[in-house]
Amino acid sequence: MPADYNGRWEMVSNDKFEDILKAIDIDFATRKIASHLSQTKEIVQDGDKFETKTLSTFRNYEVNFTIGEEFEEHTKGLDNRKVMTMVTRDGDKLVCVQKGEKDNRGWKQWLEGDMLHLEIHVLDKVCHQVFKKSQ
Ligand code: ECB
Repeated sequence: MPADYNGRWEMVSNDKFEDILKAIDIDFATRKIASHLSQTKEIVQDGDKFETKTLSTFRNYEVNFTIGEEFEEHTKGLDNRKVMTMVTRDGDKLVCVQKGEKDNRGWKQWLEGDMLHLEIHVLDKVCHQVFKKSQ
């Protein structure tokens, strides 16, 4: 039985997020707003298919994917780039590679008890977010 990511997850920590924002060229004013946001993740998972929403009072971001299927992702409202994205599994971990202008871009997501961990990386920067299950 693979990890079940379904549910609503509330951010409890967001370590080094501003490093990621700088690495993808987000301007100062936007960084100041974005780095203080509490994010909520809503995930609907059906087998290998994921519908995800990352919500905040400032902007929301939606991305849907199927494990093992590469697609063009438009990071609309984030850095507005186009990347070729693929998510695979490494055990219970989800591993995302986003090929594009920025090297070494992607994320890893996994569960520890009722906590969801998300590590976002770009270039040599790594951000670690933790969310607690709320529904
Ligand atoms: C959407 C909430 C944050 C809004 C910040 C607004 C502007 C900042 C510009 C760029 C931010 C860079 C990354 C945003 C961080 C999280 C959003 C989505 C990360 C993601 O793709 O998560 C996956 C894995 O959980 C969704 O499937």
